[in-house]
Amino acid sequence: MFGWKFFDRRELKVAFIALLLTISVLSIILPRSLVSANTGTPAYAPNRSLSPTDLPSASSPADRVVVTLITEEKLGQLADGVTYDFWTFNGTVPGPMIRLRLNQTVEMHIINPPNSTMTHSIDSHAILGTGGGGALSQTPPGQESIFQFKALRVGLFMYHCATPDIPSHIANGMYGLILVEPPGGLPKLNHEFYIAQGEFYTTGSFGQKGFQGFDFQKADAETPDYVVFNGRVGLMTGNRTLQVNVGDTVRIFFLNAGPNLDSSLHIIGGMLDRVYLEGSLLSPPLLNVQTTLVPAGGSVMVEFTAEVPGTLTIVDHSLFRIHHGALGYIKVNGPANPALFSSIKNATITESLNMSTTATQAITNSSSSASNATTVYIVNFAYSPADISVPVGTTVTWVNQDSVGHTVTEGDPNSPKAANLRAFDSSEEALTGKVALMGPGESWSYTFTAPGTYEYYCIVHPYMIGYITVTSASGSNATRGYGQLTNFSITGGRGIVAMSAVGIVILVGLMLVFARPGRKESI
Ligand SMILES: [Cu+2]
Repeated sequence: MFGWKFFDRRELKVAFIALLLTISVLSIILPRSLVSANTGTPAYAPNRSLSPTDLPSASSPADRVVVTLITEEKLGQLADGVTYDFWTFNGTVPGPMIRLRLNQTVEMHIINPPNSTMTHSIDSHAILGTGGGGALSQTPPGQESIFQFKALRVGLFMYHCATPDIPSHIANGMYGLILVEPPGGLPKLNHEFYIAQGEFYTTGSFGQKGFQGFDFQKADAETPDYVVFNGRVGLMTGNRTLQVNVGDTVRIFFLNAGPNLDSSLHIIGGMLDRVYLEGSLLSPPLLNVQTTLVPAGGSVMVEFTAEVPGTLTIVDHSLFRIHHGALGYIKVNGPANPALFSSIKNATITESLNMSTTATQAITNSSSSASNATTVYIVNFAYSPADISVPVGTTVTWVNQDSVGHTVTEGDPNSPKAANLRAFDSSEEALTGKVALMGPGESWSYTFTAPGTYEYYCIVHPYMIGYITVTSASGSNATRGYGQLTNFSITGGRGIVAMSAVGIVILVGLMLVFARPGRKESI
């Protein structure tokens, strides 16, 4: 009441307009900042899987080493079109392999970023000491713990988070391997791969698209939806298949992180020449083993020589787990060797018996609705999904989520077609004589009018390969990519739309306020 006397009506009106202007501008601008603040992550889910080839070479024999593990909670892909909030060491599943030598002292740093939702820690089976380090390393968000231990035993050992509820932290991806080599190191082989089997328990069933939460009841009942290698369905299939040559020696460091199931590690078409049972590297290996049992919380080191060209299939021989994602391939490249392996007489096969379709097919089948539009994302130098089937007439849109340019170019990169013979080509090389790249964030679409299977690749990264199968039958299945992902990533989307609407309404109101004096003057 007191204050009103200091303003005449004209000043009040100006103040009122200024207030409305401020609110309207804020309510239009603010939602944009909410989008970036809420998601914190890009509108797509990066691949959190550690590549099986991503492992350190033998460590130096220095007495003391420093290891830093950052306990990051991160959105990532559990399968094509399926996203999950992983809890990780250093942002990947599994966490990095820590490669030590006997009697080294390790200064272990556990850093828990401020944006974590909970405390994390480490317990390693390599560590002799209370809780394997668990008690010394409990680290709340925004803090760091440092402790030291001495690597007193040679072997291949699991590490995992040891913060209650411990099995939940393991089930969300917090595990990896510590290799303690003998003082002279392990003999050098041609290839080393680092593979961790783990279960995921999701709110939706296997293959259900979109964001999936952690289902504690399923975990407690030991009924996983996903049993996968390195935290993702299809990590070692398609264009991610591991590659070796005939005659190469191969070593696999294998962790069964569980947390619940034992693994019956088997390589279809191959042989485990040497099995260092349960990660015991000083015991003599078992020779010529078909399948080795790896307990939850255990490991094994296997070695073999690739003898016969072809494809080796890595499975848990509890084979229905193929349907839950436990499937990987090693391609053995080399000229055919009929003396070792060849057909003498083929039976006539009338039905399609493609083993490789198991896991991916289950996913494809789960999205039953037909669609006339579908999206393929380009993420981490790969088309995702890399292999889709769509009915004729479908418009496929490729969205480049990478930080570099790519193309979508029909053909086989090993024998590329002339530009004017390609069925489709985002680079438009045939028109311009130059290769135009789809830049980061850009997209490109093509409508498929002729049935058939089309292979395509990226001109500048020819190891990126994708397939589109266009079916003539209407109503056939279409893989829907990340269609539902946007529902998740823009959290509070309705609120944002509502706030923007409020801003627009107020702006319109303002225009009316300004318009009225104008009308008066015109009279
Ligand atoms: Cu944890």
